[in-house]
Amino acid sequence: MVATRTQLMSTLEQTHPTLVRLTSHLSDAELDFRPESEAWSTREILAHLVDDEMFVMRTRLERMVKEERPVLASHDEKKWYRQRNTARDTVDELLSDFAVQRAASLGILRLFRAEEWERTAYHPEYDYFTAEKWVGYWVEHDLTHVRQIESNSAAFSKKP
Ligand code: NI
Repeated sequence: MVATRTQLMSTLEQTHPTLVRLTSHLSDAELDFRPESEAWSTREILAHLVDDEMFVMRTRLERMVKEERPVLASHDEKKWYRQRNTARDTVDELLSDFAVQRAASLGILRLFRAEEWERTAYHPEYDYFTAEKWVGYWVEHDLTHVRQIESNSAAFSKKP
């Protein structure tokens, strides 16, 4: 089933409350727990969601609206990880930063008319795609990281 635009936006609206439910009560030990040595901790996943919202997800959307078929740069997550700003890394700061950033993204999407949903961009990994398709990726990205947080918590609770 292809999600409607309203469904896509309502999934994006649910992510912040879901993250609050899953992470706001966690101890630092659980927030920093890694199920495997290379895996991201829940704190790092939250930081990634905040940064992606500001610098990848919404930035790409804004470029699609304002530029004619912009060529979007690839985002290097390993590089992000090495250089990431950890200055606002408490769970309360991360959740409140995410709330602000997500509200700004939704503010833009709520103003979209049919023509904005159909704007296009080019990306070396995804080829040409529309703003609607991009919001579909965005929703998938949210859901992937929510599942990753749930699986970190499950692994933490089973740990000896
Ligand atoms: Ni990601």
